[in-house]
This record gives sequence, C-alpha cells and structure tokens, in this order.
Amino acid sequence: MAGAPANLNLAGLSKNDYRGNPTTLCQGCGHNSIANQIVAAMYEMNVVPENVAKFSGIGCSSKSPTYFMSRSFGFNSLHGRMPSIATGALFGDHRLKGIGVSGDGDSASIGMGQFKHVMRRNLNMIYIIENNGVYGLTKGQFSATAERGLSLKKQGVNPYMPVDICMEALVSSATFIARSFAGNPKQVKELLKAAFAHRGIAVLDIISPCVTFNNQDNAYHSYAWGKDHEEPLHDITYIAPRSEIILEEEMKDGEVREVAMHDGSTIILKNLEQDYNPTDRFQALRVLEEAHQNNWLATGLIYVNPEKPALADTYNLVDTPLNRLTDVDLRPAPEMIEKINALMF
Ligand SMILES: Cc1ncc(C[n+]2csc(CCOP(=O)(O)OP(=O)(O)O)c2C)c(N)n1
Ligand code: SF4
Repeated sequence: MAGAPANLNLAGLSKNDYRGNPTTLCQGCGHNSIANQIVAAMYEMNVVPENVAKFSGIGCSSKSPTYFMSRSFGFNSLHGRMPSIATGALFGDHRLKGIGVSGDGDSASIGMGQFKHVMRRNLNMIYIIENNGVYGLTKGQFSATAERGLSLKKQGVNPYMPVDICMEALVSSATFIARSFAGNPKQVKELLKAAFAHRGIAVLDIISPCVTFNNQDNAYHSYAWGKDHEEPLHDITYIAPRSEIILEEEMKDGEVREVAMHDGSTIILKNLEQDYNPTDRFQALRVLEEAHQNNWLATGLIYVNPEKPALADTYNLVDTPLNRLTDVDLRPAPEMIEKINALMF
C-alpha cells in the first residue's frame, strides 16, 4: 500500500512522538510495561496526540501519564478524584478522548465512589487500573484488591476479601470491561486499541506487579502467579476501519466472534477454552464469578456494549467544544433577550 514512510504512521508521526519522559519507577515495575504498550498502541492507531487528554490520581501508577504521549494534554489530579476532574475536562472539550491511569488504591480504595459514578455516566475515556494489590507509592500497604490471606513482611496478613475491579465496573453499568496482565504485552496492546475505539468508558484492569513490595511467587498480583494462572478467554485482534482483514487462515468458523465498534472498526475474538460472548452481560458476570471461585486470572475482553451513548452524547451540546465558545457565541440575540424579558413580566 502506498502511504507514509515505514517509520511514520498515517498521522505522519514516528513512535518517538508518542513517548513521554523517561520513567522514574522501579526497574521491572509492571506500570512501565503498560506505558510502553500505550505508546505502541497509539502509534499503531495513528492517534493525533493533541486529541488526547491524560488524567491520573496519586500513586506510582498515577505517575504513568508522564511516561507516554508528552504532546497530549495532561492533568495529574488528587488521590481518588481523577474521574470527576476528567468528567469536567471532557465536558469542556468533548472532542478529546480521555486516557485515565489509576491504581487499585486510587480507584478501589479512596476513589471507589468516583469510580462507580464515572462508569454509570459512560464518560468517553479509557480507564486503566494498574492493579498490584498494594499502595506502592506509600511503601506497600494492602490495597482493597489484595487477596485475603496475602502475607507481606511489613504488613502481616490481609484479613479482608478483595474488591474485583471488573465486577464493580460491570454492576455499575460500564460499557467496556477488560482484564489483562502486564506480563502479556500483546494482549494489553490489542485491548488498548479496542478500548480507544470504544466511545464511552473502557475499563482495563491490568494486573501490574509491584516488584518492590508484592512480587513473591504466591501473591495474586505477582509475575509468577499471573503467568501460571492466566486463562485468556480468547485471542484478541483489533482491526481498524477500512484496513484489510488478513486473519482468515488463522481463524476457523465457529471459533471466531466479531464485535463491530461505533467507529466502523472491528474487534475479532478467537475463543480459546469456551465459547465466550462478551456482549452478554450475564455471561460476563458468570465468568468473573467462576474465575474468582477457581483462582483463574481470566483475561481478555470481558464485556462490551457499543450501543449506549457516551456522556457527552446524552446532552444537547453544540459542536464547538464549550471551552472554545466566545462571548459572541454565548450572548443571546436581542430578540431572544426580548422574549425572555417578556416571559418574566
Ligand atoms: C487524600 C490522600 N490520602 C492518602 C494519600 C497517600 N497516598 C498516596 S499514593 C497512595 C496509594 C497509592 O496506591 P495505588 O493507587 O494502588 O498506586 P501504586 O502506587 O500502587 O501504583 C496513598 C494512600 C494521599 N496522597 N492523599
Ligand atoms: S514501588 Fe512498586 S508500584 Fe511503585 S514503582 Fe516500584 S515496583 Fe512500581
């Protein structure tokens, strides 16, 4: 195909244009691998960085937006408050796509209320939770996603049941829910692409080991446990609108499920163990419960509903972003003022 030179994508940008500052996180931290996959996915999707706004709360994970897409807008907000800041900003300019990065402490502990409300509002944002079961930044306390019985040297034994981020997202009416593992970069990248194509909230719960405070082999958020217990529901491939579908040889009838996205793109899922339909909410609930009971790390696209309108679409907004409206645009015409005055007296 004629087009851009090999190292430039269709937006005319090189991969370097999608990078951020060098990481300051620990070497081997799962969060670094996720930032790298965001760079790769956005480059391959030909995203214009200036059309993206990055948001985060507080934590090692919430530092991540610094490490990708320096040319995009960005706001590092307060602990657990990323959803409301993002909601305001994406109302201010509803043409931007949000990429939010949070931690399990940021979202499932202090920010749980905000998390659930941004789900039901269906904000047009990818919401990544870099889930390591601990508060990495403040030296490894248990977070709300830590498994019961987890024993850490300085913390003792966790007595509480864990919060399941995907289950919480599902019951809060999120419209795209996926789980992955930082040790599976290909799946992370394809899910990121699909999430970007989704118009609405797209939750990615990514198990992202904290190599400093919670990476012993028996911990549910460690590299070893993830590798041993990962049960992908399908192989996932994202097909951009109008690009050639070249997978027919690999995929046989009956094993393949396609999900058409709002923008004309397609997600192709090749089922592995079971015939899984991610548009069936009841099946999604069941697979999460089964995974919980059997100690599986079920990964892949768990649920998607491309039909529900995103938050900005449920309001009768003008096409021009609200933050670009001028005084002249906002001032009612004299006849309209007359009408309003007449109604009052
Ligand atoms: C209101 C408030 N309470 C507590 C803190 C302290 N604090 C900073 S980060 C953090 C938890 C971070 O954990 P997580 O979101 O899981 O991110 P990680 O560092 O593990 O990536 C806490 C409790 C804070 N900054 N603000
Ligand atoms: S403390 Fe843990 S979460 Fe924070 S950067 Fe280091 S490995 Fe990552």
